[in-house]
Amino acid sequence: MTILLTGFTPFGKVAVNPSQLIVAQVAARREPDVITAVLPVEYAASGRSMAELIRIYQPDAVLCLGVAANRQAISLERVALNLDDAVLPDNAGDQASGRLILPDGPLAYWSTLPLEAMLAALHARGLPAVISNHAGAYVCNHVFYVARHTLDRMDSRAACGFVHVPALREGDDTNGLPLAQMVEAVDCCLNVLRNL
Ligand code: PCA
Repeated sequence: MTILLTGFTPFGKVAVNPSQLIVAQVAARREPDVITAVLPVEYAASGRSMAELIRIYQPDAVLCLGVAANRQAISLERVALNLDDAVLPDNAGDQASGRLILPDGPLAYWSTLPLEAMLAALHARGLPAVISNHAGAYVCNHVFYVARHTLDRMDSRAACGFVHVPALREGDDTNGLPLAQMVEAVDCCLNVLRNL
């Protein structure tokens, strides 16, 4: 089995993106069934990279990670919207307002990750996790939508979805989660995918 695991670079006020650190830790273990990539926080470039990665590696599962600094729990996203819309420009200066990702694409795609099984596995380890109804309309949602669309067009039945992690907890912070817990959470999700 091949699992594609992605994270993102820093953007906006996020100087260190925990999703990038998680992906780096998993990559360092060189597990034969996991392919990792860190995507730019740019609508166009991230979408192109994601589509290319899927076409090249034909993964059996795609787990995309990003940070949502205002969340306190690991958030398993339910839906990807066909919409780019955020006040914050992306790292290429593209500020999207009410723009369709794919003019001919469906309004939304469901996550095809086993959300309930992942939630149960995370809770069984005592990790804070919730199912969230959607991933916003910034670059994370964009990548999620493009990933699902690319697989759909390939008639792939790969499980694919997006998980937002909270801000990185450092020092005396009470906000967010420590990196070790986030890595544990992602490992837990990877194991659920391996057992599909
Ligand atoms: N979070 C942003 C984009 C990159 C990331 O890690 C988002 O939630 O859209």
